[in-house]
Amino acid sequence: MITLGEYIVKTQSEHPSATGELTSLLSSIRRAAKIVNREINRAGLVTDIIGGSNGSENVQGEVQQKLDVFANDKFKAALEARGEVCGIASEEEDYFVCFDSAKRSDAKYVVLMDPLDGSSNIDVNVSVGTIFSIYRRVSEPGTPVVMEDFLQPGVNQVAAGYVVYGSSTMLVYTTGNGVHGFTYDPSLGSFCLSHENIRIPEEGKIYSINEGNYIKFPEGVKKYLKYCQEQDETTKRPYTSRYIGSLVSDFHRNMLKGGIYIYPSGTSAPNGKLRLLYECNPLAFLAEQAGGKASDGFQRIMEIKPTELHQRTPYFVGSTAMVEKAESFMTKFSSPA
Ligand code: P6P
Repeated sequence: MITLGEYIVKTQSEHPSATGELTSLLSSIRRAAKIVNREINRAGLVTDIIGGSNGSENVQGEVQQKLDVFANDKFKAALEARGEVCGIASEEEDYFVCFDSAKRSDAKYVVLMDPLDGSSNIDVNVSVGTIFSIYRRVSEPGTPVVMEDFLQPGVNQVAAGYVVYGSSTMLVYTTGNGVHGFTYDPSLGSFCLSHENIRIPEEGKIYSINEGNYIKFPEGVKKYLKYCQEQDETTKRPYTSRYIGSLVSDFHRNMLKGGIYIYPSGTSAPNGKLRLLYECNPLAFLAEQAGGKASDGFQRIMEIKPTELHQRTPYFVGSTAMVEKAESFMTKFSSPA
């Protein structure tokens, strides 16, 4: 049994260039995840304090669940408490947040996060997740962070990961050397290595999409869904439809079993629903590190040059063969925006 902390130190020692700052940063994320995990597990018991909505809306116009705000505050505080992070951007923050540490020349990282994705599922006891993405700052060390520090393409990520608060709580991350999963053991209060070097199956038989939006889908998506539902012995179709409505949970299942998750553009959401910077890019980094693929239906997600902090993008992510098949239908039946 090896804990997350021990594993980070062990693998860091294999990279002499690593200075330990990323190690400390990942440890702060681990700490916040334990605190959020505890409150999620209590949500049903203390709805007046933790569960339900707090009545306010975030920049997306989405009603904020109390736990959204709680999670945002805990991750922000944990990241600010260590000296490696200059600032953060979050789904729950209208603008990026500059930390005092930005005035220190050795604070070299920025973190972008969705502190509690799928939080509307909490009241009905469906799993939710935290997603994080880590970059080196591009602005002058020792100065306040600027928007360019956050508007970097996904290929610049130095680390990314998620926490899935499900039947068990897992933290899954990559620093560019494979994807590794750790399961939380409440009796120890530690995340323990349970899934070393996760590889997403090249082919999968599961597709995840909200078919309630079918009428708004691009023609290429409609044709791909028809393909998934056809009878074909050789490719073991029809595939299985699985949609939890919680991105991290759908993504995590597909990572382990193979599959594709699609949130396409639609007439009411011309760029889809998911955010490029703190949902699509970190999961794309993980998918690619595990041998999978992530695109907007036409181009690699991690090569998109961001222009806005909360910009959205259509999203196709999962088993490489499935994503490429979906892209072939997108190319054949609809042109890029
Ligand atoms: P819809 C949750 O709000 C979320 O961002 C993802 O976790 C989830 O996959 C998606 O939205 C669900 O959206 O439109 O299908 O309800």
